[in-house]
Amino acid sequence: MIYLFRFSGFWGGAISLSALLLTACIPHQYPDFTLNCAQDAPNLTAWSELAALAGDGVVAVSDSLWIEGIVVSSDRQGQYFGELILQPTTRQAAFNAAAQNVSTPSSTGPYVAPPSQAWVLQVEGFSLFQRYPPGSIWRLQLKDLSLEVKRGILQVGSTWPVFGNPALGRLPLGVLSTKMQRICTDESPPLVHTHLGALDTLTLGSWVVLDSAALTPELRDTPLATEGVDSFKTLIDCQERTAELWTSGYADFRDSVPAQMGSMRALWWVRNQKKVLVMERYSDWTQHEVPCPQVPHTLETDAVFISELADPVNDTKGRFIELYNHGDVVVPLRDWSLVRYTNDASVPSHTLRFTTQRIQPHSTLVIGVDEAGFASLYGRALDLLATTSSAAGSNGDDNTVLLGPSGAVVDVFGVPGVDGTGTASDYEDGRAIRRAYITRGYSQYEPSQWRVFNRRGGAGTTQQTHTAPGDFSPFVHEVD
Ligand SMILES: [Ca+2]
Ligand SMILES: [Ca+2]
Repeated sequence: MIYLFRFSGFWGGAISLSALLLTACIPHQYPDFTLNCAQDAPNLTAWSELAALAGDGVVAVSDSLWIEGIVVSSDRQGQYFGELILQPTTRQAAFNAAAQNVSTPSSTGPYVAPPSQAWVLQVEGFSLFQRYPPGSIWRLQLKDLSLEVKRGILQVGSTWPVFGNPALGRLPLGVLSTKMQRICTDESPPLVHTHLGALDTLTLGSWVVLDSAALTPELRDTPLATEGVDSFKTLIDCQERTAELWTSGYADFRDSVPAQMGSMRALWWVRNQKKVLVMERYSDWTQHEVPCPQVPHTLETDAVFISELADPVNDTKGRFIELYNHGDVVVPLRDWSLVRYTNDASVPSHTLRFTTQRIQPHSTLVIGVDEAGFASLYGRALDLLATTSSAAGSNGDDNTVLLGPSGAVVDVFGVPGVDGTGTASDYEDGRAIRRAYITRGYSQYEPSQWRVFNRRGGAGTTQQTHTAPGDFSPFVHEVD
């Protein structure tokens, strides 16, 4: 119920879209256009063939070629100007896929796999959304139109000579209307329910729905857009993942106050060579009644456990301990501690107490002992810097205990009081990694839960030294 309520704006949008599609084939509604609802559609030309035809410049199409798409942009509130962005229809996608499976001369041209099969129509005029509403489906006759591929995106327009060189210009609406045929299927582009951290895995031109998005705190009191200037602003979600939001300097809602934290519907697109989210309407960003679930001050849970201990044979600066959170909620680690029992010590030798660190759901937290050395080895910054006398600086024969905020043992590696050398927990010059079937911490050490590699072997370990960075996996942990 809550889910539906939160997305009432989005479902409302989907319903009105369906209504629109149902009425899409009433001929007198769009008298300017040749409506074509026939089953016998012409063959379509694949994206890769059009890209190869365009080559490195602007090319006028002399043959009768067809392409189909679903409009995913709209200039209703000024976010888009003079352009229609279209996703391929299912039928177009099938032609695109078929062309890619066959090795043709065109696929060996300058165009590698296209980053986006969405394409752009450059059009003269305002209020394009009234003629080409989002969700409407069109077939375009490309004969006598011009093509250009800009940064991997196919653009369709007309040729204008600029200082004697052809350039792609906007098509007059009158010309476009003779080239476009409205198609009457009930297809609509999928709305992809995702989050800010997963956008990079999507095809450009995808419509996305995000559960939570807000401007970063320093931007929250500024207008959503700046008059006359396009702006890029960073969005953050309840799990602290980020992505960029683009707004036009001509958006109707530029003076509006953005949602403090809300759900958003947007197009995953590219502006100024940056991948960005583009909202169509202000109402596509719906304020949450409760900004974000409250993160408690601290939390004790066995969802957090030790997932990897590293003692690279080649570089002591690459030593680290990785924790993993198998739970679905953020765990604030305030007052947790990681305790080292050096060699055969039976009392703690060093206690690393956590303060503001948090560990995101299904994510890791990596603690190391040398900020610069770690970054240059593994190509990424540590989550937390500790001293070499901490558990993260172990030379492989020490024992480690993870304590929750109450002081109770949440997880343990090795046997405090027993020197690890030659035992099941000996990871000298190697590493210990938690087996994938382990999904929580255990207050008793159990050697069978680990795979252990070291310089001497024995006691169920593997005699194999490990070299950083290649033999280690900081920031990544797989569970079954
Ligand atoms: Ca030691
Ligand atoms: Ca790992």
